[in-house]
Amino acid sequence: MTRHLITSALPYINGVKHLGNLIGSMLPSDLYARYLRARGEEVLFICATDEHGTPAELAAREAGLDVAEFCKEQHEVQARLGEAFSLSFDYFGRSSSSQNRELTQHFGNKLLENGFIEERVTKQVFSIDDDRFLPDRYVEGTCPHCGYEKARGDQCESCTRLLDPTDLLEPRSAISGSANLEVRESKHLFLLQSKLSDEIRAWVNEHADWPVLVSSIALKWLDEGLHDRGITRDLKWGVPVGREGMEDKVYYVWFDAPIEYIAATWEWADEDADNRDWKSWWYEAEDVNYTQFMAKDNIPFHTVTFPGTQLASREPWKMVDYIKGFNWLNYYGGKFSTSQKRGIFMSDAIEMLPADYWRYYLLANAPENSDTSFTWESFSGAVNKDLADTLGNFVNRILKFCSSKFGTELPAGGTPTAREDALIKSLAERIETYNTHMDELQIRKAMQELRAIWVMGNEYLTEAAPWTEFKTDPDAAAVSLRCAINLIRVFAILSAPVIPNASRQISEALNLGLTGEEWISQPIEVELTTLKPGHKFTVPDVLFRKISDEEVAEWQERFGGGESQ
Ligand code: B3M
Ligand code: ZN
Repeated sequence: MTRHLITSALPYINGVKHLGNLIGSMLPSDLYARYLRARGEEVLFICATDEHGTPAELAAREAGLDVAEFCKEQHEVQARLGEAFSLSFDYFGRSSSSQNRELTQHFGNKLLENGFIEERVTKQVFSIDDDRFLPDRYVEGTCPHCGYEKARGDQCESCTRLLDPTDLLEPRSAISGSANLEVRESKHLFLLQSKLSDEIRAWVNEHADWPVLVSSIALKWLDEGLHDRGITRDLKWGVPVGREGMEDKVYYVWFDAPIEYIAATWEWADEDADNRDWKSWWYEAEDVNYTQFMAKDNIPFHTVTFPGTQLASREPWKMVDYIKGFNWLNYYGGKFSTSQKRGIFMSDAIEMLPADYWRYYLLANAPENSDTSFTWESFSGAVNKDLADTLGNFVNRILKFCSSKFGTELPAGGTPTAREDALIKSLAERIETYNTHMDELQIRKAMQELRAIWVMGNEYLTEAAPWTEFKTDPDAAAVSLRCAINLIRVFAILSAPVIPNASRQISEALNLGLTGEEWISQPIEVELTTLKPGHKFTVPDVLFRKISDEEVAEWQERFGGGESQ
């Protein structure tokens, strides 16, 4: 039987992540992990903080903390926020772990042994005013390819091309802004990617099923030609290279970060060493199906660089089978920006509204095929209409009405009619479509289908109108209420990967004992008779509250937005 390995791109340690980061990898991977678990699949869902590199050092310096201390604190903050958003990682590791140090050095040594790494003396940008070597991304300047003026020395954010700092026109220090730079010599390890190009291309070509966004970025990189890349840096914080003559060097953060997917699995196993085997997920793991989630700027590192490292080890490491990539979630058409205080961060969001509100909205508007914009208007619209009216109101209205007329158990009497048969038939079709979209990771389409399933319940209720039926034919009302309450059960199961907390509330109200490990497939399980007459329930609190126009105005004011960008 296939086992499913799922990883989310690793959130960088330098601060709380915004909603764009959440929908760009962590949330959709959680949706998929929950869905597969519900279908009875064996799943291992791994994430971690990405802790090395200069941004971490600089953020620590700004916080007045030692970098190790800073990372420890920030890891805890991010772990707590992950829990608050109901992200069901089996393990949330740290790239600064001893396991990652060991594996990163292992890969480094293997690649050297196999002739894919060589030592070279490089010329590196040294900032005289900052008194330090500048890592690539801390040299800023104009992109020679597209003219973008704030291109970083490692990659142009605008055209996504990889750069060397010395490619930049009019370079300056991103730390101080100083243009007082000089180039000095330093000895570094280089990954000879050019030697791997054909192998990587052949591997990419084996994956015809990847989304266009992913394969086009991978092929564009390969077509442009792979350059040999320096994979060490003159820094203290990071995985030490551990070789004579390179005592002051660490591996580049993008070399060790993807290795942390493996290392975090090892960290997970170390927590229960008798029962967990990390290697079986990663080494000669033919029965594992591996899916990665990430935003588009991370795609080159996962389709070219990291696979190159794995291939060059000449060891049978598990390579990714499917990559789900995402475009940007913008904020009113502009970028989320920490420095300009534009947009919404996970810590703000969770103080305002519970996780399920954000989860549903973000998944329903996932930037799958193009960049999308978060606006408070569309957020409140989706919450009020889909969650509060269509789903929440349906649940409350039926259970309230039933308890007032028949008591808090499913009523007996009556026999189902053609109306219920028709409902079951179209429900079965919609569930099949929903399952297909989830299997294919078509997230927006899946959410549309889920919403359509909720709407179907409302339409059924409008037609059956138990409130009027009850006056003339209580048995007929009993039939529609039984059917509607069974529908609520179906909603709870199908919605669980998206809005796990509301699903649990419904499960508790209906005494379903759902654990999130149940699903509905075709076609017999769609029968709306699982809950029988006499089954007890309680009326839950309002599942989703509405967002008022005043709140929308207040939040626009507080977070920026509304104004044209
Ligand atoms: N930490 C995402 C970023 O900061 C990066 C992902 C690493 S995945 C191995 O852009
Ligand atoms: Zn560019």
